[in-house]
Amino acid sequence: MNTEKSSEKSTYPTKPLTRFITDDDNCWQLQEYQDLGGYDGLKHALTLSRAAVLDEIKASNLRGRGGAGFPTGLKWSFVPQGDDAPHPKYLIVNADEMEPGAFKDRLLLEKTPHQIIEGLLIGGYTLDADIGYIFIRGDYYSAIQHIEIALQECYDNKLLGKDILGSGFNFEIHIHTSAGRYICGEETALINALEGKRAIPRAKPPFPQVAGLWGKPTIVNNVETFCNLPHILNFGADWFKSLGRFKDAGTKIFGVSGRVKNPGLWELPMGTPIGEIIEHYAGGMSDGYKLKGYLPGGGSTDFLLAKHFDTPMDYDEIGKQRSRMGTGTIIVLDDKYCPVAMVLNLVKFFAQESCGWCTPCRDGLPWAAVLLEKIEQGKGELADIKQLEDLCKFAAPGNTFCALAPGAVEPLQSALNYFRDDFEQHITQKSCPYCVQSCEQSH
Ligand code: L3W
Repeated sequence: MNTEKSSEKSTYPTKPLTRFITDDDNCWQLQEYQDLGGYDGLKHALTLSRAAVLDEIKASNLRGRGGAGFPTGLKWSFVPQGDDAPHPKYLIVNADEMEPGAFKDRLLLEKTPHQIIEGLLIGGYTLDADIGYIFIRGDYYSAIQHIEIALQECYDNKLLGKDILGSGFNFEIHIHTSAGRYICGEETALINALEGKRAIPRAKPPFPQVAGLWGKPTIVNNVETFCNLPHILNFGADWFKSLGRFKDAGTKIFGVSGRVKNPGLWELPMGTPIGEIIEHYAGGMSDGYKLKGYLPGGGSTDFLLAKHFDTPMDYDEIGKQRSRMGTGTIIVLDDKYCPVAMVLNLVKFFAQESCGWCTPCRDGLPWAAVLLEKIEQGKGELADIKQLEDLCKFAAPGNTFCALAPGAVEPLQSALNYFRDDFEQHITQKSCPYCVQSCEQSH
């Protein structure tokens, strides 16, 4: 993590999510977290009514950080409240980070598990929920170890269990390690997996907020979304909104991978221009390489180009450029790497991760992989490009059961748009222009 040192301790921070991440190897533990003001947000929330906390979260304009950007306060407002509301109510942290190119949640899970637990506790109090689950990617071993210890520290210090901090609020948290399917990033597939069923998305409505885990009201939010809550409670919705440089509120953990000088993660204001992240924070392209394009928010977003560098990393602004901010983790494509090979790699991943429920995903993605492989090996025909375009339309939103297939074809459809010459050259010269030798030997 490339963090710039921040001098603030308890006054208004400009990098709230990473303010608990210090050079101290033990910064993930309870004492260190509390020394820096950890659990102050929860303590403040417990002095307010549940409705007042929800109003503050709504007023903050926090949007979901997992990729969809749905307003968090609005989502929470759908959970039934009052004496007649069904119980138990559940909160789930989606920590099953498997989006290609995304590694932002891992940082928060490993380095600041108490921040996630505090966010979960604030959510539990606000929604009068009973049980929280941290649904975590199974191969995040060190994060799992830290969270297990952090949870025990909370039970030992009256931060979890009965009568939390003497407030009368009861809440328990369990950790569930995922069996390893990308589809579990989709909230209803995740809920099915947690219930011990096959991880296939459910039809919506009903949305989980009303009928989720075991049919009870359930909120699923991303790790980073939960991490914002202690700070919103501590410093207020107006402060949170003031952090953004464009329309969206708060900060975001942005990342860059690929052939740049300084790949990594940075907490920056929402609305930071794409070019600033790639050129300034990631240090620009490595010597000898030029930027060809980039996926702005992980492997399921549409390519953008250098001409889009002025676009703010803001959900709606990236949408206007016909891509998505997604997870905010940028994957850079350089001029020496074959775009067909890159898209093939992504499509193969998504095809393997399809749950198989609907036809565009189950049959469309593997067929797209076959066609791309054929082209990449210099065996393609121009008609294959037309078929790939048709497959992208076949997997468009509205034609599929969930967002997996539409996301999977985003890099493909935009590569066909921006890098069409590369696809055609593979076909006309019957080999990959990026390979020194023939494709079959070198790929
Ligand atoms: C009530 C409505 N609630 C939407 C809620 C819904 C959910 C949230 C987002 O996919 C994206 C996907 C990936 N009434 C509602 C409503 N909600 N309409 O809002 O829902 P939705 O359907 O927009 O998105 P989704 O199906 O949850 C998530 C993208 O994220 N992504 C992938 C991330 C991968 C991971 C992972 O690996 N763990 O998170 C990256 O960009 O492509 O577009 O809570 O209930 N009318």
